[in-house]
Amino acid sequence: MGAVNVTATDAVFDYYAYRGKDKIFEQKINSRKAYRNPVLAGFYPDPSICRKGDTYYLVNSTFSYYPGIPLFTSKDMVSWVQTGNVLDRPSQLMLDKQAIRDGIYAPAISYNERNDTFYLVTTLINGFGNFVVKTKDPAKGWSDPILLPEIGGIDPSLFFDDDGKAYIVNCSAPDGKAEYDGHSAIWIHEYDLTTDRILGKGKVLVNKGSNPSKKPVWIEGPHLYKRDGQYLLMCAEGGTETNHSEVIFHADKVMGPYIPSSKNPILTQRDLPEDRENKITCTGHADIITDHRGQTWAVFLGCRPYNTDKFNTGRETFMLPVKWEDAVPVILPQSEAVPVVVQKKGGGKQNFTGNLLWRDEFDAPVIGLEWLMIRTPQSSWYSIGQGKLSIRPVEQNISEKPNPAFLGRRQQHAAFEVETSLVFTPDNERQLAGIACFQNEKYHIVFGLTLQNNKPILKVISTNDGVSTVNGTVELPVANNGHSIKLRIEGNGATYSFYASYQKDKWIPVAENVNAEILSTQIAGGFTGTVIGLYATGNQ
Ligand code: 6LW
Repeated sequence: MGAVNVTATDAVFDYYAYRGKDKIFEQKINSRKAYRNPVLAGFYPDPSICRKGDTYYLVNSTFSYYPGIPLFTSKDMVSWVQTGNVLDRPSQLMLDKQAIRDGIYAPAISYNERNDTFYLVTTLINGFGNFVVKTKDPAKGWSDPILLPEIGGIDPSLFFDDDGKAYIVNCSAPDGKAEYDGHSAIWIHEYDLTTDRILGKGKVLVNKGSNPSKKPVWIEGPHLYKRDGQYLLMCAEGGTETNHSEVIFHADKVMGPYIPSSKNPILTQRDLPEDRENKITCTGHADIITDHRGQTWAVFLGCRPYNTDKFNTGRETFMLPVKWEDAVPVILPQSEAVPVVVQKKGGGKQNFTGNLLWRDEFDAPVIGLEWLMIRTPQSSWYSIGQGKLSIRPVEQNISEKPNPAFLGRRQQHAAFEVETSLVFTPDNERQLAGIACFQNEKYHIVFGLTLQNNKPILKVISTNDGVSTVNGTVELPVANNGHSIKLRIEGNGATYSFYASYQKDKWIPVAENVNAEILSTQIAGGFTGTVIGLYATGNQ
């Protein structure tokens, strides 16, 4: 999306600053000897990992945000750097009618040494379903989607066998009628690497789950590995909320039969006391990798509630060393809590966790890789450069499709601060510009400058299940028109407070202790975390 000619009605932002302030990150660590969990804080769910040589690649799902599927690289699986987005052009990702909770579900990244090619398989929900993209060099971008209509369901993952054959495992409806809600199955299809086509019919490898007599639900997120001649099928089970877990099956032949391990679940937090410190919940949907030193690691999703169960930060990426017990990869012994600090030699600076300070002065000619838009941009509504970001107040507002004028960044902490400086002269009472805290179309909080009775006014508006209420307003002196005004949000778990400053460092409250539980997954539903960003609309 190219530069747009800045007009008088554009909202012009000078910077965006974000600071994390979570208690669990106050503990000092020596990053050369240990790392923090989560390794990617904020909504980075369904992690998948692969390696080529001593370089590691990690991806996450992004639903209906654009660009899609962030790509991280590192040499130590700790100091991740975002080096791209796998789906970063409309020909790869056309999100226009999808709700924010739909779009791109769990991705799986893999590297095939035999043809020196990287593959990524994923699902576009309410679109063309399962597809593959591939590349010889992730830094140079990925192919357009290769559709896989033969494969239904979600969570596809590629496996390259040592006889040169390849297979895709995924989860889908059982073969025949589902016997109960959540009854699903793991399927396998052979994949032709020369034609990128599916060969033959699919086969069920696991029906129901690790212990069918217990009617397990939502067996999903499968990955297939081979170790010492054994095929290992690892899956998530229990659903992605507090009942989440990871289970493992083994077989002598790729087509099974797959036997569940007696050590299952190899990861869960569901049996631990509710009142434990630094509570991590919902752990599961893992992928494992053996590093170039022979140590095996697991990445998986988990959540950090700020009270009993609510979190606004979505499902995050965690990492733990794996212990092999009798050829079974145990991620965490049962009834052990996920540690927030893990010993690991040779780690580096962690860029996506800890109480980080992140600031964008908009000096770069293009917008940074971390910025997210809601669905695929349909027109040019922003421009960046010379230290300014200009956003056009387009007709869409943040609850409307296809593409509101919003550029956001993941909320990565329960306690945080966001600040910006804005120059905006609204033409009419429907125009507003400022900061939006967005969970989804029906659950968000907007803080901005607009007009009321033809006077400039600051407003905080919460939308809870689609119903909007004004939490606070402050009239601005008319003389301020055309001058910059600073906006700041202080988040503290279940409440956010909103401040403004148009006189040097004098901050005035616009609305304090506003209910922010409406931005939690528990209240708003869905699979994403809160995204906080710069926003302008002509239709508030
Ligand atoms: C993901 C699947 C899941 O594809 O949710 O609840 C989907 N489990 O494994 C989106 O994260």
